[in-house]
Amino acid sequence: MPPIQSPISKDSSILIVGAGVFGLSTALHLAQDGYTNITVLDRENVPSPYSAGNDLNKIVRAEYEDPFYTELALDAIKKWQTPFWAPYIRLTGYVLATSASSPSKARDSLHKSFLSINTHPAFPPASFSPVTTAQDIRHAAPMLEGPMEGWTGYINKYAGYARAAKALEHAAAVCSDLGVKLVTGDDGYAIEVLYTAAGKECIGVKTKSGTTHTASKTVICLGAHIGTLLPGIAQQVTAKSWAVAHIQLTASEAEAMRGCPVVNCRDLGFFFEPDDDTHKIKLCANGAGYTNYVSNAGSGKKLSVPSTSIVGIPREDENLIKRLIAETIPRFVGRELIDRFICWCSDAANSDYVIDFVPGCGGLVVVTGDSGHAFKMLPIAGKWVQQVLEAGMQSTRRWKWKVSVKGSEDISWRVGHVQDIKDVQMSKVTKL
Ligand code: FSA
Repeated sequence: MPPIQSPISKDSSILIVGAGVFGLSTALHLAQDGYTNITVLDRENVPSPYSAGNDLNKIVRAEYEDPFYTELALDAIKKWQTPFWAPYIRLTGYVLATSASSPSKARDSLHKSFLSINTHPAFPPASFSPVTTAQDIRHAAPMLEGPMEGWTGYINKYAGYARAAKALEHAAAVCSDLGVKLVTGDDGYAIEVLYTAAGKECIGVKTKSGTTHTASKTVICLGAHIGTLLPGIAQQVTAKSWAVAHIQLTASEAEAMRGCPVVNCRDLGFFFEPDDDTHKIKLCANGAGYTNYVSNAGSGKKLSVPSTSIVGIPREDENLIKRLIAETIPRFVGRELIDRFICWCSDAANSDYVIDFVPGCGGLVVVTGDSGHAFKMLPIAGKWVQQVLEAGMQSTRRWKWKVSVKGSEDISWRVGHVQDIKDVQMSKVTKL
């Protein structure tokens, strides 16, 4: 039997470890609802480079193979359009397609996702149009002059992207205005979870500087890094990464790309409209993701953790990004790929988040398993965590702590095979 969690009140001390999407959304919801004693720890200032959300932009879309997430994403899209979040969302539309050489798995997944939205009443009329030729895409997005030979799929107008890092900064600033204490640097870098002598109750964390932060509830929101603090969680989440790169446009090139929908070719990659301020286009490669398994000193078991020593992106991802550019915006073929990095996520079986009290321990909650599809939930995710804290339990079955489910390697909405990042050839050459 799990321990009965002690109830919380508005003045309970709540320690949130990690100032990324889940951590800041939790702090924001609690603070907006009148909680007065919230501390957020992170080893860096917001936007933390250790957060997957620290990115120019992230996809916001509601189609999912699993309609459970469709409903949540629709709720989030509504919130993104409220004055609080509106400066950080762009509903430019979303082209979701597969290329001629795509595996049938990607086509099946795309079709299933479309079924979750095509007759959904929440979508404005005429939100969707089919893509069977490149001309169908160009009709909606004339700036995509490339061949897109054999691309099929659809365009969803009720989708787009969030200006990710800026949205996190906004959330952090509002948290701070509402009295949330944000501690960064070595004082905010949690290295150990602290328990009562009997080990039945979590009392907070110790940080790299030696400081201890105690609280009645500790909420660990460390994304891909969670395994470094709670190695036991490796049974259910696996740190995996994907390649990100950018191209620099001039102001006039950016202008010509203005309003471009998010283009996501499931077997190549995706990219966004150029950023307003920097005129950079962010591009990502699609694939099954890269792990980084290391031996865990404590248990001797293998654990995937974000690598700190990797420079650049895998060569095969660079090639995917090159192909994506050549297929869609060939006028930028030859443009240098800059700001290249791999983005680490916390991947769970069935891509289900994990938001629950740690069994057998009072006062310790984990919020993890973003599975690469959590950013869009920034405006609402904290509400789910608040509900768990207040109820003293997770009642949504799929988000419970799982004892024996290993993060799956074969995720239906991804193509390719998971590889360990140490086994792949990295591209150090930045020219296309
Ligand atoms: O919710 C979204 O549409 C974001 S998916 C972006 C992505 O790069 C995935 O394509 C990838 O498979 C992984 O989940 C990381 O996030």
